[in-house]
Amino acid sequence: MTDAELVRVVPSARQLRLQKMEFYAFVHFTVNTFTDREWGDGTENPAVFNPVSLDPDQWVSAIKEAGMKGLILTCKHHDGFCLWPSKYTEHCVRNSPCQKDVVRETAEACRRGGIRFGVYLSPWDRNQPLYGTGKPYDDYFVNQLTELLTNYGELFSVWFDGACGEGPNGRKQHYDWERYYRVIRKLQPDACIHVCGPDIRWCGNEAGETRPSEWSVVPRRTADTEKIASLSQQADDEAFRLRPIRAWDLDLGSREILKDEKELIWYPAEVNTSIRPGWFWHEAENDQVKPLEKLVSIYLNSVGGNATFLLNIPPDRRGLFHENDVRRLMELGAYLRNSFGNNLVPEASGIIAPPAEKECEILNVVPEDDCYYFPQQHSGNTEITVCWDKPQRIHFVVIREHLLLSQRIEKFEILAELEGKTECLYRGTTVGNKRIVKLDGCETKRVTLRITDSRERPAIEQLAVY
Ligand code: FUL
Repeated sequence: MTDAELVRVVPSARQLRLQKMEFYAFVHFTVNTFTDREWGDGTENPAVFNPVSLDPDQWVSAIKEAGMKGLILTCKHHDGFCLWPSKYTEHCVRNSPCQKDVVRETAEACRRGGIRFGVYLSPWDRNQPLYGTGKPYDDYFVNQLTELLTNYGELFSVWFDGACGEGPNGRKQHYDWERYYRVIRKLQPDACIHVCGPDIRWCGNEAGETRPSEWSVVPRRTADTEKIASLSQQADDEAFRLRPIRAWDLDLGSREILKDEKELIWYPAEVNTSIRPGWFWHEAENDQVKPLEKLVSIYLNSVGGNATFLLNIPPDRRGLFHENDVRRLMELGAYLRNSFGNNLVPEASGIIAPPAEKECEILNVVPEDDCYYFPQQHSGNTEITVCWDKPQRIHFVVIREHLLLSQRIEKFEILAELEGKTECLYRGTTVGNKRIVKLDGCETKRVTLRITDSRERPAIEQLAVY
C-alpha cells in the first residue's frame, strides 16, 4: 500500500460523530447489583431487582459534570435479565418490584440532560432456553434488539460484547452477526456498532491501557477479530492463514504492518474501563474508586491518544451513583475544565503557518481559521509556530488532524523557545482525532509544532495551547 492509498481511508459520518464525542459513560446495572456478582448465571429471581430510589437524572447530571457526552446502559447482561418490559421474556423488570422501564427512564434522562443514549445488549444469555438452538435464539435476540432500536428514540451506540458461554441447556450459540447488523443499520442508521461490530474497535484490554501509536486505519480483517473469538473458529479460517490479528496487538496500523494488506478500513479504538475494580456495584468496592490521577492519566492517554474513552460507573442498590463515585466525577470534570478551559492560541500575537488550501474545499471540508493543510509545493519545514508578546506558562499542547482527510501524521515534535534558545520539549508519533501533549508548565513566547513524517501532506484541524 502506498501513502496515497492509505490516506484514502476515511471515517463514515457516524464514526466521525462518535469520535468527536471523545468521552462517554457506561452504566452496568442488573440483578448482579443485588446479588453481589459480576456475572449472573441466569437463575436469579427477578424479585431481587429492587432499586428503591432509582434516579437516572442523578446519573446524567454526574456524567455531564465529568464532561462526558453520552451514556450506554447494559439493557441485558449475560444473566438475561432485561431492564425493560420485553414482550419476549418474563425474565425482566415487569416481574420485579421495580415496575419501571429502566431503559425508558434512562433514555429520557439523557434527552432531558442533552447527552446521547446507547444500548449494550449481551448476545450471551444464560437464562433463555432458546440459547444455543441457532435460528430460534437469533429470532429472539433480533426481537429484543428491535424493541430497543424502535422504542427509545435515537441511539448513538449499540455495544456488542464478545462473551459467548453456555446457555441454560449447556449449549453455545453461533451468533448471526450479519443479521444483527442489518437490523441495526435499518432501524438506527446513525448508531455505531462497537467491539463485535464494524464501527468502533475494542482497544484490547479493560484496564485503561493505551497504545503509544494508535491508528484508525487498519486491515479490514481487524473488524473480525472479536467475532472470530466469539465463534471460536478454527485455524482453517482464511483470516488465520494470514498473520493473525489480535485486539491487543501493539501495532495495528503502521506502514510496515499495512504494506501487504489487501483491504483497509477506518476502525477507531475505544478504551473501556470501570471507575471501580468491578463493572457492577459492590459494597466492598466503595473505597476502591480509582484515584483522580489514574482517571486523568487514562483520559490523557485515550482521548489524547486517538481513542474514545468509555468510563463505567455502576449504580448501587438504591439506583443511584454512590457518593464516592460522584465526588470523583466532579473532580475529574473540574480538572478537565481547568486544564482545557483557556486556549492561548487565539490570544497569540502571531501564527506562522502555511495557509489552508483549496483542496480542503474539494473534499467538502470548509477550511477554518485554525485549519492548516500544507500545500503541495510547500518547501522547507512543515511547521506551525505560535508567538505571544509576553511569556506564557504552558501545560498542554493539543493537536487534531482533519479526519475527513484520514490520519496522516507519523511523527512530530513540539519545540519552544526557552531563554532565547529553541528546545525540543516532546517527540510524538500518531495524532489522529486528538493528541494531548502534557508539558511541565514552562514559560515561553514561542511554541512550534514540527511534523517530521506523514503520509502525504499533513492536514491539521486544530492546534491549541493551554
Ligand atoms: C465483558 C463482560 O463480560 C463484562 O461483564 C463487562 O460487561 C465488559 C464491558 O465486557 O466482556
